[in-house]
Amino acid sequence: MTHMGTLADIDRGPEPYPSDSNPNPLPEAMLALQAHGARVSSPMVRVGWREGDRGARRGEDRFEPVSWAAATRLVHDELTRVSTTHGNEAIYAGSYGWGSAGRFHHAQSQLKRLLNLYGGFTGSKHTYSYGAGAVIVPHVLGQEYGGTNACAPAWAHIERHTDLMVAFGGFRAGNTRCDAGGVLSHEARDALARACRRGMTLIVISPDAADAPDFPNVHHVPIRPTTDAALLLALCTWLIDHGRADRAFVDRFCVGGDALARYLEGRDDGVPKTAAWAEAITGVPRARIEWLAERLARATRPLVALSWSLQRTRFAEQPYWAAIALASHLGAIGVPGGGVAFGLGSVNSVGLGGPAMAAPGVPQGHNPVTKAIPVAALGEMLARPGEALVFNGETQPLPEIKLVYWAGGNPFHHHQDLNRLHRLWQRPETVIVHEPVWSATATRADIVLPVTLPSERADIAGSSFDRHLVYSSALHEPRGQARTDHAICTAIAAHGGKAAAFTDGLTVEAWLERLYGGYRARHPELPSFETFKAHGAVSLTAAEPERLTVPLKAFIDAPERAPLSTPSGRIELFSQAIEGFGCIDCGPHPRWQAPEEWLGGALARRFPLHLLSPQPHHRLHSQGDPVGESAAHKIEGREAVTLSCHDADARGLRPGQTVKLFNDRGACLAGLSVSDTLMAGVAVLPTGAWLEYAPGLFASNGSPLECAGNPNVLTADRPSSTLSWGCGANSCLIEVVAATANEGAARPARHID
Ligand SMILES: Nc1nc2c(c(=O)[nH]1)N[C@H]1C(S)=C(S)[C@@H](COP(=O)(O)OP(=O)(O)OC[C@H]3O[C@@H](n4cnc5c(=O)[nH]c(N)nc54)[C@H](O)[C@@H]3O)O[C@H]1N2
Ligand SMILES: Nc1nc2c(c(=O)[nH]1)N[C@H]1C(S)=C(S)[C@@H](COP(=O)(O)OP(=O)(O)OC[C@H]3O[C@@H](n4cnc5c(=O)[nH]c(N)nc54)[C@H](O)[C@@H]3O)O[C@H]1N2
Ligand SMILES: [Mo]
Repeated sequence: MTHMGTLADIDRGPEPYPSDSNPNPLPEAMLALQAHGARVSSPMVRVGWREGDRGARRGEDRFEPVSWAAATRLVHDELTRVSTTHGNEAIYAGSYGWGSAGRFHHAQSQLKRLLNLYGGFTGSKHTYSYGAGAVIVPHVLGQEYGGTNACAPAWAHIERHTDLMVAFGGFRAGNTRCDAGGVLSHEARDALARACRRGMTLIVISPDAADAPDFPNVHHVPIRPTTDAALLLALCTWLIDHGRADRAFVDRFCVGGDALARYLEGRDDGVPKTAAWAEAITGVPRARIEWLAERLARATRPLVALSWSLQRTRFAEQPYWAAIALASHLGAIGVPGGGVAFGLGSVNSVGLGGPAMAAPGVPQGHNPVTKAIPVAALGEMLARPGEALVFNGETQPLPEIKLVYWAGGNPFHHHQDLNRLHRLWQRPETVIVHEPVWSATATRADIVLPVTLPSERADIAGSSFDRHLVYSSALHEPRGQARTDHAICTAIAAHGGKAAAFTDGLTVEAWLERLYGGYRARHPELPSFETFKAHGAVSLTAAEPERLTVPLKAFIDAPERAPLSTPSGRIELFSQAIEGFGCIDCGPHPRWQAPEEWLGGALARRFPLHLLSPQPHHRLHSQGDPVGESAAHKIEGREAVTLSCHDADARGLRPGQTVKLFNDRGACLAGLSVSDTLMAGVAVLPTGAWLEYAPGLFASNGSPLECAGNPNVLTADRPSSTLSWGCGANSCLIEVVAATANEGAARPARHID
């Protein structure tokens, strides 16, 4: 069955879905961006590159407009030159990013389809969102639970069955506004509210009490960032020591229970992993840990939920693995609403449970280059060409990249240690970027091709984990000379006589109909393309709770008949495979390992604040930074950093003041916001402010001073581990001081329309 929604009068702009109780203001801001001065007006070429400087002045140079014919010819010639001279492996087009919600105008798919006609490219795998999780979970639970949305009970089951949810990282307000592909109906927050009102106890464990929603039956326990694995392990120890662990479950469904118990008892290192031990690491009082353990032991349907943010840290595999160990010791896995959940509340679609409006996207063709780096190893790839990269047990030489091609992402927003990336970015011979705006990546390119915004083109949009599909019409003509990524790629392919091969001879409208046909093939009840277009949206009917899948239930019901796809067929609390890899930074069972940067380490004496850089409430990553709600929440045009009242007072800092955040990697300015919910010792600067260096001002390490409030000049380009190479952004220590008058005068120019 389908439900046909109307998107109201589309000419008035993006309207919320009629049944959406938590509509999202972000699309409104995208309309403001349409006319903004930051739009790229025509194809551009960097002057120094044209004169043959290769990369030397990249990021500090002037651009000159060129015609579309000249720009696309240059791109065609460069692709041909680099692939002929150096081989296609020398072209990096992992092109990670969240540009464009549309299914057809998905920039990355268009680019990859084009490059495969030129003989392929070095790609990337995994995500910044869930890099460590995607590698560790398959080792422990099997491949089928490794997807970002695969490992959580359905909200409908939580609402009915869960009596205690312990949520590490909690529920950051605003995060469920988003999903890859777009969100039509924002359901997660309502489901959580209903569960709490029904009587479920929710205990949020997080450095910020604001991560605990304002619903009944909610408690908050502050914890030092990056120490959750220690708390989770101490909870396991308590259950074992108090005879409350479900030994039968561990024996029947897990391997490695004894090895883990040996570690927890401290038989080898002499350190029992008790509540007192965890107190010293996490800052959570021992009595509180015991209270938590007791509550978990008493619960009839406990759920241990972890946000994705926990695995965007150093040694990020450990809390996920330890959570699976805890849920196993509670014997709560494979039952509705119980066990573990990863990413509930991180995006809207986790926990929706199906049915899902999924269908094939734009076909990308075949890439003969099989090499693909883990996506957050971008800096590593540029820094160490030809050297070995060990990833998830496999060793491969890093390619030597001559040409970087990006469409639909902003590495000078998403990568860590951007001052380092800025230096490494001088190495490729050519950088080509498709962008609607002068992003920090576009300003560091050699050829910049202006792209339409979603409001300037028709598309179909929807998350492949959700029930809805939208037909979004163009609201206005493309700004300036902007073209779609598809039109740009078609024009490039035409220089090599491959336009028809690229377009398959189809118009955009015919492509939309073809993609929609993919949905109808999977969901025959969907109406015709014409009807879909006329109504603006279609939805699959939500499944009855009884028909929703319960993760791991098939295995728990019949472990011999339906074993997991792990080497043992069972839940691996000890992994011989990982032991065999011999990584120094990820052992064979979950464990606590102190990271280089955390509040309990030696570096905290010099840099006593732990910086968290979560998702921005008021925009999607860096998109729309200078407009709408994002602009309205700036302080003097800069991103706001939040400190606890205690830390602000101790430094004599006042709200609204311009402050400087720094460590050994760099420094940035931000406006100060003071909070009474944030724990002392923690600073919060959301990601996404458009990176901008203040001319003539420098951090103490000599790198340029960033003046818009971009946290990634402070974060370390240090992976979660050499097992997963996930993004480790949340393991970062800093200090904060008042900005000097000189520094305070440095305003981010790109925010001035
Ligand atoms: N410190 C820190 N860093 C982080 C994170 C963190 O928690 N802390 N989170 C990480 C995570 S989870 C993620 S997912 C990444 C996100 O990082 P990105 O996905 O790279 O960030 P966006 O700002 O969404 O970048 C999308 C870019 O595409 C452009 N764009 C929009 N539409 C189109 C289009 O149709 N065509 C083209 N060609 N371009 C378009 C936009 O202008 C924008 O510059 O950031 C990561 N970085
Ligand atoms: N509005 C909006 N929503 C978004 C996005 C956006 O850009 N804007 N981006 C989307 C994307 S791409 C992703 S991947 C998801 C990410 O979703 P998440 O990774 O879940 O979100 P974050 O915002 O990074 O962090 C959530 C909370 O985790 C807590 N936290 C951080 N470190 C620790 C820790 O070590 N221990 C504990 N216990 N808690 C910690 C912080 O207090 C923070 O408020 O968000 C999505 N949602
Ligand atoms: Mo993400």
